[in-house]
Amino acid sequence: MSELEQLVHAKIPGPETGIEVRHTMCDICTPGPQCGVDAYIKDGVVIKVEGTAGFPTNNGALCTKGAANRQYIYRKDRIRTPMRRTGPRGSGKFESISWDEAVAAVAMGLNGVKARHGAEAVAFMTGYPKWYRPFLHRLAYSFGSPNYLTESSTCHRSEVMSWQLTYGSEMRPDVLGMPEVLVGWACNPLVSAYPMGRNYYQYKEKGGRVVIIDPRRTPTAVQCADLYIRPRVGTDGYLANTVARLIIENGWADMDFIQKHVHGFAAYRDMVMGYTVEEAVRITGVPEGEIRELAQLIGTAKTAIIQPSNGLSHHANGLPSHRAVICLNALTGNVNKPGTIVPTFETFADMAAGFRTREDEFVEERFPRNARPKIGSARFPLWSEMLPEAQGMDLVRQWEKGEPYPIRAIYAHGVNNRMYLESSRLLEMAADLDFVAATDLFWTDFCRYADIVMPACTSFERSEVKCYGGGFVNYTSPAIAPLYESLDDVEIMSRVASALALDDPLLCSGYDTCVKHMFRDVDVDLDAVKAGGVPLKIPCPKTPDYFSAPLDTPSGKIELYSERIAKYEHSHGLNPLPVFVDGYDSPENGELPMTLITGGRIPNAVHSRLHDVPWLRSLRPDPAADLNPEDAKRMEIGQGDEIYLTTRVGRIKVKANVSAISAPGEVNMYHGYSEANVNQIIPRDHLDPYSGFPGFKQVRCRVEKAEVRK
Ligand SMILES: Nc1nc2c(c(=O)[nH]1)N[C@H]1C(S)=C(S)[C@@H](COP(=O)(O)OP(=O)(O)OC[C@H]3O[C@@H](n4cnc5c(=O)[nH]c(N)nc54)[C@H](O)[C@@H]3O)O[C@H]1N2
Ligand SMILES: Nc1nc2c(c(=O)[nH]1)N[C@H]1C(S)=C(S)[C@@H](COP(=O)(O)OP(=O)(O)OC[C@H]3O[C@@H](n4cnc5c(=O)[nH]c(N)nc54)[C@H](O)[C@@H]3O)O[C@H]1N2
Ligand SMILES: [Mo]
Repeated sequence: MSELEQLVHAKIPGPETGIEVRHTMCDICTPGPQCGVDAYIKDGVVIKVEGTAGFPTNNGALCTKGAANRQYIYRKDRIRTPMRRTGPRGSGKFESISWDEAVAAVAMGLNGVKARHGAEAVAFMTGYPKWYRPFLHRLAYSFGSPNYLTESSTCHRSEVMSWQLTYGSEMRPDVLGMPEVLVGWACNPLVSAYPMGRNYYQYKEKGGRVVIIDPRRTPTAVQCADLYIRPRVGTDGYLANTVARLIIENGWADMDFIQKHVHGFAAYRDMVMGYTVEEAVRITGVPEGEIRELAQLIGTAKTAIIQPSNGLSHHANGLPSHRAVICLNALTGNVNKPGTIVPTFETFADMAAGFRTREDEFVEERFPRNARPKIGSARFPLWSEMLPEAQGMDLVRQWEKGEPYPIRAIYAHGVNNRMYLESSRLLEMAADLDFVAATDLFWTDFCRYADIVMPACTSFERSEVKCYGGGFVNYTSPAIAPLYESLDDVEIMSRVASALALDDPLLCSGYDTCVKHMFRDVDVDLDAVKAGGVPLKIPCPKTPDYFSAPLDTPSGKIELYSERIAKYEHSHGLNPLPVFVDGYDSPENGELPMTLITGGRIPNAVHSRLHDVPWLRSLRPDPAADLNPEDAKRMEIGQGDEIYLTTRVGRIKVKANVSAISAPGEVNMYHGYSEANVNQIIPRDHLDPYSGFPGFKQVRCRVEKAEVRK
């Protein structure tokens, strides 16, 4: 090898090798980290990735998923050109067309449905991608449809609702403020949220005390917990209310705080007095000693954090359970002080950075005031009142029934039907509609049902403004040109908006103009940030103290008894108090004796996106369900055996992973696999009546061996 060949082989940047390093960003996972990436480029191709040194979230590091960015970007099933369907829906028969033809066909399809059925008959949908949300939202509104619906119908918004109902604001845990005890209630940040995971480590290193409450023995439970409590899945509401009773009975409640800042204490106290330790042991399976220890730890600590997660709200009893847990912070006065929960608010594109933009106004100023009510309004009125979004879990029902009005078209970016319960029903819906447009990176099942398919590009191929905690603003530039004929999503939306002839010049003006419009009050020069290529820290204005004005709840106080929920007590049976209710999808059933938990996070997957990335797939080659060794032994199931998971609506075949991560009687399956899609077997009526959220994590099921090995 010549010296030059050696340098190229070693991927050394420089003029002689023609290798250049450009800053970009990984958007494979949750918006929180979205780490800085240094992309090594040769001849327009990414040949290597590294974490960007000094970047606020990752400071040079990359996780398993981020390190596989090259294989993600260059996945073989990237959509290459705009396509028009030529065969029946689902057949996969398409022809390549130009962008002009695609955009014109989309405009004709959508405007046709609008003329026949009204603008509301078009649902504007997105899955997990967040970066283009305000643009899609505004597009829906400018078109005249209130039916903007997103993956928020299943993700984190139920948690936010619960915080807002109770505290008037979303709250975050100030872990590095060093509470005396940190209760991670359904928290597994070592896998699901690395920055929070780092905080847990730092807290432990400084002598902090961690309690983890999780039915699954997670890496966080194993590595961080001083006390690990394992309730039966979905029973947290009972556990939390029993802990509340013990705290009150032992005189550990912070009565001064309650008198000053809490609404509904008497009703709450009367409610929790109905919860007994004996019943708690029976229902939750947690030993009495642990329940009492938990109450004492929370009740007697000078400062404590009780931190919930989405693991609590992905249940049919999710919102009341989540509320039962977070009420413990207020009961003990652990609010708005260092080492407790403190208020937070979103800055831009789902990120809290400590300053405000005009993102909400950008969307709301186009709200179609005369439109018929959005999807889910009648069934989930609390959700509908609190969120400027339709509840996507009611979409298929409304299409089926045509009530209160028909849904006849979908305009989708990043929608994967595997997010939806009984997922194939969404494909059947798509097959029946008058028009479907789908934009994605990859050929998904959903794309195969669309009339027009459009190729989007990844974060490496586009420019994007992104904010980070601590007042950071970044504005990336493309590290490589968009692959094939792909375009970034917002460019596609701007072209569609123009073709639809909407009276919205701002939206049609494109990403950069719109973002600057939303950031017009923020003291930052976005062009300078873009030229710098790395995040810039800007000063954050001081926000008023949380208690300096009435809180944003009907009573102006922290509401243990929620006046907002009370409005729907009689019409929808919602309880203003955080009572425990059963979270199963059906009454006890001898034929389905086990409980299916789904969607725990694993380090090598994000929903449906990474199961087809070879490096990441190699870490967990087969869809496999975690089965406790006792259960496996009883059913004579060995490691790697094929098993069926059966619920009342279907079954899937997976491999058995015999592991103590699952408790006896509970089987855990990860979601997002095409060949073993667990959401196909979760009943689509298994929803939380408060939020509309799916009961992903508590479904009756049966486990049986698929075949006997000869
Ligand atoms: N059983 C079970 N199911 C769950 C969960 C669970 O815990 N259990 N969790 C739920 C949660 S919290 C969430 S957030 C949802 C997520 O569910 P989904 O929204 O389905 O998430 P993804 O599969 O990540 O992404 C959806 C689509 O976006 C595409 N995509 C990625 N980037 C881009 C882009 O830049 N532009 C465009 N146009 N498309 C892009 C991907 O290729 C994919 O097809 O799943 C939910 N589903
Ligand atoms: N690697 C990876 N990271 C991710 C994602 C991913 O797909 N892959 N997805 C991202 C997204 S979109 C989201 S919304 C977040 C979600 O991340 P989190 O908010 O952390 O939620 P989960 O990981 O779904 O659940 C957390 C824990 O709750 C536990 N749990 C489930 N049911 C119960 C219960 O009834 N009681 C108790 N006490 N615990 C319970 C689960 O076992 C799990 O360990 O993760 C994000 N991070
Ligand atoms: Mo999510």
